[in-house]
Amino acid sequence: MKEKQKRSSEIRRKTSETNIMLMLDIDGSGRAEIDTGIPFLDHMLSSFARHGRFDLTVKAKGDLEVDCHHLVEDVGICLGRALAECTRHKEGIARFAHSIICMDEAQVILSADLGGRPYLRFDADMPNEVIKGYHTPVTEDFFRALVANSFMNLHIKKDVGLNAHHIIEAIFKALGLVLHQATRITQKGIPSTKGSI
Ligand SMILES: [Mn+2]
Repeated sequence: MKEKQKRSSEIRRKTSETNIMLMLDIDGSGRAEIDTGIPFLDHMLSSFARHGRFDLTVKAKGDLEVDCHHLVEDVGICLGRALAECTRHKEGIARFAHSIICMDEAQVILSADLGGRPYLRFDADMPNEVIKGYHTPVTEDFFRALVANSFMNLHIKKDVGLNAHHIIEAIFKALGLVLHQATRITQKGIPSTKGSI
């Protein structure tokens, strides 16, 4: 019998701007241990892990005295790399998934394809504000880094929403749900007519 593939990853990345350790297990139970120094980012990553039923540890330090941009983007790079490692064996994965999530007045639509062709559509305007050290426009930079490093195709569309916290949190929850679904083993073989991804 074939041994069950281990679908977890540990990423360490250190630059002159940030120092990040990230562990991801996509067959986990939703346990999150997050400390990035940005409380709102911690809240988003915990929510992502909980709804994706992924185990996620992130210990990150960065030049927050500059602003949050470097750290948020670099966490996106590390999460993208970890996802790529966890899904390197494409055999049997669902590959495609989508989700529509609401949070109070906000509703977002996400769809993903883990077919190995990176593409991001980020169509979610929101108030430009700072939420506890988190500058809302960096949300798009986070997702650009995530997509470029995980090689996934991700479409994010805000249907409606006024409150930036609600819009961003709905996106992170939907990301968890979509990635959980897309990474499940649901079939035999590689899900492509090409025979490889
Ligand atoms: Mn919240």
